[in-house]
Amino acid sequence: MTKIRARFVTSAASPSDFPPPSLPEVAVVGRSNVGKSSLINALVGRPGLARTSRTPGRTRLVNWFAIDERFLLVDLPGYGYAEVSRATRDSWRPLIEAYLAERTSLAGVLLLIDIRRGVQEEELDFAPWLAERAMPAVVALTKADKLAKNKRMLEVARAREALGLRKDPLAVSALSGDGIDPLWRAVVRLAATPRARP
Ligand SMILES: Nc1nc2c(ncn2[C@@H]2O[C@H](COP(=O)(O)OP(=O)(O)OP(=O)(O)O)[C@@H](O)[C@H]2O)c(=O)[nH]1
Ligand SMILES: [Mg+2]
Repeated sequence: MTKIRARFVTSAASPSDFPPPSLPEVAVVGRSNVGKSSLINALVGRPGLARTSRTPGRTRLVNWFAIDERFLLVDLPGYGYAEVSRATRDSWRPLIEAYLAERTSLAGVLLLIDIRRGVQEEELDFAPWLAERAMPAVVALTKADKLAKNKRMLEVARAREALGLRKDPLAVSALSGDGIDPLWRAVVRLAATPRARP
C-alpha cells in the first residue's frame, strides 16, 4: 500500500472559526470514547495524528486533517457521554449540529458505534436525520477486537437491523487493524462522490 499523506489543518471551537469550505470532507461521528480519533489514526497509519484518550470527551474541537491533499477527514467531539458535565455536552451539541447541517463541503459521514454497546437512542435519532438530508453515510462498529468473531457477526446483524441499513456495517478495530482496509476504501469512495443536496 502506498503511504497516505495526512496533516493536521486546523481546529475550531465555534462555527465562526470553521475554515472556508474547500476539499470534500468526511466527518467522523459517534459517541464520546467510541474510538473516532483512534480510527482516523489507524486509517491513515499515523498514531498520534488525532489525539486520543481513555477519558471520554478528549476531542473538544472540530479538527480537520488533509488526506493526500485530496479530501479532509473531520474529527468531531463525541456526543452523549454521561461523564462529561451536562454544560459541556450542551456546548458541543450546537457545534456538531452546525457543522453537519451547514457544511457545504461535507461529502458524507462515517458513523461509529461501539460494537459492545450497539445501537442506542442517539444513533436511532441520528439515522433518520441523515436520511432526511440524503447524507451518504458509512456505518462501522468499533473495537471489534473486544469480541470473538461469532459475537461480532451477531452485533453486525443487530446493528444493520436496528438502523435499517441496506448493507452490513463494517466491524473494525484500530487496535488489531481488522476491517481498516475495507473501511478506508469506503471512506475514499464517500469523499469522491459529490453529494446531491436536497
Ligand atoms: N480495544 C480497543 N480500544 C480502542 C480502539 N479504538 C480506540 N480504543 C480506545 O478507546 C478509548 C477512546 O479512544 P478515542 O479514539 O480517543 O475515542 P474518541 O471517540 O475520539 O473519543 P472523544 O474524543 O472523547 O469523543 C482510548 O482508550 C482508545 O485507546 C480499538 O479498536 N480497540
Ligand atoms: Mg476524539
